[in-house]
Amino acid sequence: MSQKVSLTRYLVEQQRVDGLIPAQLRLLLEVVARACKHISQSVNKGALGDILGAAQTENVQGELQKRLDIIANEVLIEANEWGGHLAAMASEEMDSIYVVPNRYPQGEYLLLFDPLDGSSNIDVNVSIGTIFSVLKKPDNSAGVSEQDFLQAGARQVAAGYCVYGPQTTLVLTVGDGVAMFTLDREQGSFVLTQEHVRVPADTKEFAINMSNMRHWDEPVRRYIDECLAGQEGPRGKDFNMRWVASMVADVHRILTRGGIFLYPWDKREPNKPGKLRLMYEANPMSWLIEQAGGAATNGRERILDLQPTKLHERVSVVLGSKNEVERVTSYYAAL
Ligand code: P6P
Repeated sequence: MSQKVSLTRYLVEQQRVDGLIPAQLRLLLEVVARACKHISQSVNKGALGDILGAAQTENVQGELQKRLDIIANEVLIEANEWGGHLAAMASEEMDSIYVVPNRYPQGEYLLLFDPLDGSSNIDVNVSIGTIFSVLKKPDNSAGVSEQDFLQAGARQVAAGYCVYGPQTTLVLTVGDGVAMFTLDREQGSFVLTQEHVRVPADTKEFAINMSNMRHWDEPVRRYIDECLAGQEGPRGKDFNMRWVASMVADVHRILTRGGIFLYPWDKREPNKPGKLRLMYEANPMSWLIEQAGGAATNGRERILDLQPTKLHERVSVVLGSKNEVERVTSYYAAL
């Protein structure tokens, strides 16, 4: 039987290969993985753990928080604040950044996360996940502020997610491809189960919330109409549709077998560029997709090139199989 490679061993060996994982970053990634394991245990308890349901509070997005949203946020904060690898953290569930308390040493990394993405699925037992992104604090900044977080996604030094589904799987990139680690519950550790993940350039599967169709702008409407027209239409092939309403689950499927995911701008809230958040949803997912050979744009520009102006800003997202994303982007360019 081939020897199991643990997350720790993978990170150590990757550091030897390409020097992309200095000791402090390796510590950060191992701590995040341990926090995800803890969150997975809470998620798996479901109704047995008295953790389901709403928390009667709202997050910065004005969305009703689930109790597990808050639990997952606290797990990530408590796991990461004392290790000396971070200067500060930012979370979908917190209005402002969380600066590492003075009683702990400060590090050079900034950690951003959506602690439990897809939380509308928690109470109905559908896959959810934790999304994280790692930046380096700008050298020239004394102390740490929200401004330090406002870096383009191309400047991430690590990104990943942990999907809590039939398996608990951690998916990670540090800029040298994408690797997947499945939680071995008997050993209590993440084990390498796939590396050099590749997204096929073509696909027959799209993911979008079709109930918003009447609100989309023309390029998205044209693209989806052509998919729906199938073999008889301009695409000359039939398409399938999936929509889990949990970005982590939809992106995991795309990394595993290809596809295109769209959450575009729509006219329900015309002043909002999209529903998804740039810093801790779109950026980490876009880097993973690009590292696996896919593409990610906001319809017009590469998501990783976008310069953020606000910590919780939103963005339109089109990501996945390269040729499909480029087709959608060409329809925007033709406007
Ligand atoms: P809708 C979950 O709330 C989320 O942020 C993403 O994980 C998911 O892709 C999207 O929103 C689902 O949105 O409007 O279909 O419920």
